Amino acid sequence: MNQAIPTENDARAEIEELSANKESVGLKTNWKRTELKALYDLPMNDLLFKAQSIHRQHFVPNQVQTSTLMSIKTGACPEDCAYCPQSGHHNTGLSKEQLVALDTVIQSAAKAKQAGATRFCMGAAWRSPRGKDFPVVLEMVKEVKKLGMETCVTLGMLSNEQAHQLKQAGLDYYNHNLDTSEEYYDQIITTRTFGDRLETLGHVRDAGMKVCAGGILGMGETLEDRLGLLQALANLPEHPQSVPINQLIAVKGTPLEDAKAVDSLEFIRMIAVARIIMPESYVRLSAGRENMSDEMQAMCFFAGANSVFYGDKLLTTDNPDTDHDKLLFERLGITVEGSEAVQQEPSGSSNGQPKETNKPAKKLYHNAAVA
Ligand code: SAM
Ligand code: DTB
Ligand code: SF4
Repeated sequence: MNQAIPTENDARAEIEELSANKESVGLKTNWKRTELKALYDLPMNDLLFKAQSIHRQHFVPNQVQTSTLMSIKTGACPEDCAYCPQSGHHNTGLSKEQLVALDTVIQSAAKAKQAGATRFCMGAAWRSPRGKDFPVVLEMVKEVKKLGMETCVTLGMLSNEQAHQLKQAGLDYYNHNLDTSEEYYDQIITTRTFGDRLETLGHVRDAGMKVCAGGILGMGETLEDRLGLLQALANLPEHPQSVPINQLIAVKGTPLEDAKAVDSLEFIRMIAVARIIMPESYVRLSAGRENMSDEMQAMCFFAGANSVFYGDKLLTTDNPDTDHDKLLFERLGITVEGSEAVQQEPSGSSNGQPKETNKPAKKLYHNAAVA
């Protein structure tokens, strides 16, 4: 962090340059590790200022996207992911469940929509979808889509054909995380390779669906590994449209149950670097919010996170309850994407000044005054 401290004029000049070169910044897919490290090592205020400035060129400020998760097939997974409570290799005391019924999914999605979520994300503890289960998942996608929600599934590895079938069913996003750096990957998972993950992401992209790919911090990885994860995501042929950054939930019975928690400032720095290097991607403050203070979450939003999982549960573990999230958004003056109130456009899409638009937006909360 031995750098000359930029003056206010330097910062202004930099923003102007970034605004003028929006395209060239947005499309970069050849990030070097040293470039990421230089960003990461900036003085915190400079890093946050840069991330927030870039954020405002591409996204509506003070707005988050909300997805609700549902586990549609739980536990007994043949994969050995060291972080995962659903792996059949670990004894976490989780009750296993076969694929849930279509009606149950429709009801849960309708409830999530009612609560304010715009995307419904269905997760299955599979290495890959097989046999008679896959056509049922296709039905689930079609039915959730009919409710007027965006759809996302995460089912493990996909063949090219399965990716096309999901696209055909109307799937918007496929979630498939790289989880960590290529170098650290075999310390965390031995039943598949980093290359397998890239292959599935290629099938998803080729089928024309949006890619949701991110990773987990706090699995004993080094800073180099964390930067390696972000580098791998940013250097995919296209930036993933959605980048979930999870903080490990250290579940008892998994090999990572005693993993050391990530330092909050280091986590926030990673969010800021993700925002800077993938300026047009939604960066999701994903698993682990239950263990983050409101202040830390506020810093993550300032650093460029603009998406969360919304709902009391993730797949098998707890998420902050919806009342807490509503209050947090209210205290931060954050609105939820896809709702009804008048919203602002990103400054980069106009003359540099945020401007009013009729984009639908609704607050998830009552408009009570907050002292
Ligand atoms: N089986 C599919 C797969 O692995 O792609 C889909 C479900 S899997 C649970 C989805 C993602 O959840 C994983 O890739 C991982 O990033 C995240 N995840 C799982 N357990 C976690 C934990 N304990 N803490 C944080 N993230 C976790
Ligand atoms: C993602 O990156 N995180 C979500 C979602 N994509 C599928 C899953 C988090 C799971 C946390 C552990 C659990 O609840 O089982
Ligand atoms: Fe199975 Fe996915 Fe969990 Fe790995 S992360 S054990 S593949 S459910």
